[in-house]
Amino acid sequence: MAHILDDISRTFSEYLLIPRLTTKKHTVKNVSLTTPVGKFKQGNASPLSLNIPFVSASMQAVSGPELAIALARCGGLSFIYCSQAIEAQAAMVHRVKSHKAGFVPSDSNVKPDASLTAVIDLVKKTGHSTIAVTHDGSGTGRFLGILTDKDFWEFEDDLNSPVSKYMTSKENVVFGKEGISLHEANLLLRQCKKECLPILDARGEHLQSLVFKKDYFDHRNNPNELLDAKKRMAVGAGVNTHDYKDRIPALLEAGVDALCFDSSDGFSEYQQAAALWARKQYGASIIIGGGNVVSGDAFRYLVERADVDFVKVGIGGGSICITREQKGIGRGQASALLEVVAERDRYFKESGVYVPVCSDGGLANDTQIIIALAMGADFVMMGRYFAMTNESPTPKVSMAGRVYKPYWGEGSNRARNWQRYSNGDDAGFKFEEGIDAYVPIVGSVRDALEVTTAKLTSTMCNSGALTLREFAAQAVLTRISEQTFVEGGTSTVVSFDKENQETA
Ligand code: MZP
Repeated sequence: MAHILDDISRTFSEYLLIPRLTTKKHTVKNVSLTTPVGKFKQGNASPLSLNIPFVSASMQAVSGPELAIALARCGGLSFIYCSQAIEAQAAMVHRVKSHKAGFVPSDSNVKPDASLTAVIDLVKKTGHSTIAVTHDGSGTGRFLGILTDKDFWEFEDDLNSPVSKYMTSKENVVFGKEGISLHEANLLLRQCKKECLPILDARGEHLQSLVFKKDYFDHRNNPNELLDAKKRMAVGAGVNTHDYKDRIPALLEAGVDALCFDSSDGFSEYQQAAALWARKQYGASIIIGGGNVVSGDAFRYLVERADVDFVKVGIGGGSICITREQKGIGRGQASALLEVVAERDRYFKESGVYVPVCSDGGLANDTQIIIALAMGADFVMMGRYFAMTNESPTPKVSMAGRVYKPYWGEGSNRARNWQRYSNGDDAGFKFEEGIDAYVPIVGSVRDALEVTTAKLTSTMCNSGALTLREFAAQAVLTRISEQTFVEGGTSTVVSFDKENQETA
């Protein structure tokens, strides 16, 4: 007879945190959000730690190179999606790793005979006010000069004139050459009191990149950047249990920092075989996450029998996921997380090895992110949250007066990532487990994370915690009734703002 668990499957919105003593040392400034990704022995450090506990989902509509760079700059990690050709995924990883902080490829370029009108159009399109002039109008053409919005007056000068008449030509431009370090480039900018330094090839002819003064300040303002030992941006990548023998070597060759299985159900011999293969090939030098699971025994299996470095929790909770409806499997995310975290802590006590746990999917707002971390997740993986940012790889779409971005599940007909749902057999795509939808735009990754981390650090202070480990160790949570939920909202007052928003 089927075994029925005594507990009800619960989710994050059913819980609230009870404040603990806040002492004078519990200030937001003193809080550290550093958290481990790779397993480690008691007393040792994790081989990879995040500076904020957020990673982006391995999904087509979420984790491309632009998002990966933006998230790494804030201290988190992206897992570049694996539902694409191996070469394409490795190229994305390579793009992140070769993104030289401070050296930007020149995106706005013109030929010397272009008119000022063409320049004004380009500035409107790109938003860049520094335009490189090259012989062929490309970002790597022979460098001829620089034009900025200070070089001409839109309403005074003849806009049909060629750029060559107004630009600062090469002989009067201070430039650097290939091989210059960022430190030297910034020094040159400072000494010459310039805003932008073109970097040319070793012969001093072709344009390679630009270094901006404003990026220096930006970098100083990003103390959380997640970098590897060579000071390159950190990036992760998803893998599957089908083509891993080709995909994993290609991703490692491209410089990936962490891998994770992208599977809707990771409690399988297929995942064990793939993880053990990777471990045999590369030993402890790689970080590979297993999952997804929703039970303590599945966590144990992946840790003890598949030797994974972290475990991802969550089946059926994703905002675009219909697995529970389609197949009747899954578990409320809070119940799943609490059981896996308890097993992680038991395993740590027995073995002295700490295996980080990631709560993946279904986080509908900042409060739920906070509850997941309070329940013991070391970090959270999110799809919808990052799909809503400027840096996700999808185009903006305007509908009914608002701007959206498309967001679709990996199990949707659009993504057709059948490898995520089929473990061993090459079954192909038979039915959908995800939907194809839209999400409103919220702005940049930085802006979104700034608000979320502000709420998280504030709650940690309320809970008397300065680290995420302390937060989870001393969190006291209460289950809430429907009426408590109503009481927590603003139902007994009339909010005109809210009403206006709803009818707008
Ligand atoms: P969310 O942050 O949008 O709620 O959920 C993102 C997570 O949903 C992903 O990290 C992945 O685990 C899961 N996912 C991705 N595609 C599907 C699907 O098509 C899915 N069903 O469930």
